[in-house]
Amino acid sequence: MIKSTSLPLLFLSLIFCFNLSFAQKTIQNIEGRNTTSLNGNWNYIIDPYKMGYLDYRQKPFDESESGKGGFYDNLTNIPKDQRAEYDFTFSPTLEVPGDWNSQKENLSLYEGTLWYKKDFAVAKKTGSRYFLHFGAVNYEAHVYLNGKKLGVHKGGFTPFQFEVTDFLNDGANFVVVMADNSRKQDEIPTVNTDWWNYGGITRDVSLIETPQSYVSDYKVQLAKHDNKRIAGYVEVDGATSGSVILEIPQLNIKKTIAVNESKNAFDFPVKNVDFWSPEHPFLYDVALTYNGNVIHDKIGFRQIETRGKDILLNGKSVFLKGISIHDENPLLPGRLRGEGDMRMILSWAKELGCNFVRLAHYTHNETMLRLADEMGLMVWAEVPVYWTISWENAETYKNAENQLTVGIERDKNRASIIIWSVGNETPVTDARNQFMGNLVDKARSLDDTRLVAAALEVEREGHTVVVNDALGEKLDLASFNEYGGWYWGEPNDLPNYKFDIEFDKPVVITEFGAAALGGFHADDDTMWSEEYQENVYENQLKMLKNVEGLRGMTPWILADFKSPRRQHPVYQNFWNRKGLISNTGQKKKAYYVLQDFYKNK
Ligand code: GCB
Repeated sequence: MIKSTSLPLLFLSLIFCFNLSFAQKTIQNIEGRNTTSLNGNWNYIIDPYKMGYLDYRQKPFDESESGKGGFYDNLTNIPKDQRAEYDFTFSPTLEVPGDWNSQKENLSLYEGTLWYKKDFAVAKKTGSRYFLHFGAVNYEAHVYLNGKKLGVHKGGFTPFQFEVTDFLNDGANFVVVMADNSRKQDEIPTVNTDWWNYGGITRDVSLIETPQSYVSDYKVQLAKHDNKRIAGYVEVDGATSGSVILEIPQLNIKKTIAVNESKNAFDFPVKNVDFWSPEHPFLYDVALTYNGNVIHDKIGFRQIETRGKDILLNGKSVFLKGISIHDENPLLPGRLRGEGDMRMILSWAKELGCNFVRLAHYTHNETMLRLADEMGLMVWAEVPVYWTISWENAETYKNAENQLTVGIERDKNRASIIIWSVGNETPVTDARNQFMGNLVDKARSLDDTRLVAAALEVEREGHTVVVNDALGEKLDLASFNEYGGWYWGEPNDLPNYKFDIEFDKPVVITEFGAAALGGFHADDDTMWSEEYQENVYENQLKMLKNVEGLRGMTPWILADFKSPRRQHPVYQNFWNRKGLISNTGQKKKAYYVLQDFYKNK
């Protein structure tokens, strides 16, 4: 029975819990803000039984009347007559950003709950607002500041933030995060993936300081199908009056946009734009000023469209010379931790001759997209709607839609992104068609200036590869994975295959490939040898000549990557070996086949 005195408290805590499940819309362009980095060493406690979160009756401490009792209290220097069964101060540390698996031997296969704690000092300014921003935490994060719960976030690859103005101390502060990377059927992604379930605070953490009213979001892009107009919107948090000045000095643009509502649209003519392209990745300085507070960004302007079986970049037909990439540094191995790691991976793609990368299978780091802008690589961005999702579960859909939305919101100003992908290799059923069809509609409603696609699967009838997934009707590309020479068919027989593609759309082969252990040489009939992989690539490229309307490809994959599904003790040892570059950075023979093809394309 509930005691009457606890009813108001219960009510309050219900409201609080409800609020907790939603992190706020994230601020656009963190780099351009006044930030304090909270990266570095964080103390951690491994907590497989969640004893820092649940009492012995399995009730969360943070939902109790006192709200206390969990590790987020961060007790330390405890009087000698009191007991606490943890102490962050004497606990070891992990580097943030960085997954935990690659940092400690005993965490390499860990899936579960781990607590992080960081102390930091702030000279708090009256009149300023403060936000605690996370680039990504895999998978579920419970965030506490100075012992108070800020909220919960789900989704391992999307940024999130909480306003902390009222919780922040002038002086000493501590932030505690409970990260849980347990896999669950109803989540996005689901329990089964072909990549490592890296846990922890994998991307940057920052404290952002803003004025009371500030430009929180904006989109500045060329208008749809119109190279002579710039269109978009600007949002100001904390005010519905005044105006934002938008300046692009190199284009002689200075516009005043009145602020009346949450989203203030604009659309104006522009002349002599130097268009962004892989050969000429030109970025303009863009400045947005509200009340004297200015945000700078670097934005490229380009047009991407399809016409029949053609993809047009700035009105000209383009072939997407691509490669697939995971957010992983094979040399660590672990998640990419900083700009250096990311630049290395994208330089490998450039050296291969690419003008395009598929950032599979989830939202990659924002820095990766900024580098792609700068280095001249077009990008396919994706959400982890991968394999067997719980298609009928409304909450699962909401989660997928949220991840798609946040990815689009974060990266809508990046010229490099030309395609939003709503998923990969999903089994065709009515429920799946509905689920993914809704994601396509959502992507289009959020951004009508890019293409929308998905990596579909193929069927085979004799020597015909058939592409007829009904979802293709709703997409801008006929894009699909096909593993001729590896999961089906003999490499030398591939040139005898024909393609029957139901859609009159540009064809992009989003995956093909074969595995090889770097440095293992044999004849080209021997699986796992570099020669076998080379032969698959040679014959794939011959076969793909038969594909009418082929406008691009992203073979699988740039570098070997870790996967729990890859068990062979001699050739794999938890590595997916389909990389063109090995986990020691060595180029395999097939690398040169693709490089040569791209050189002559
Ligand atoms: C696929 C998946 C990719 C896998 C790859 C493989 O079709 O899309 O995530 O890693 O095949 O190696 O089997």
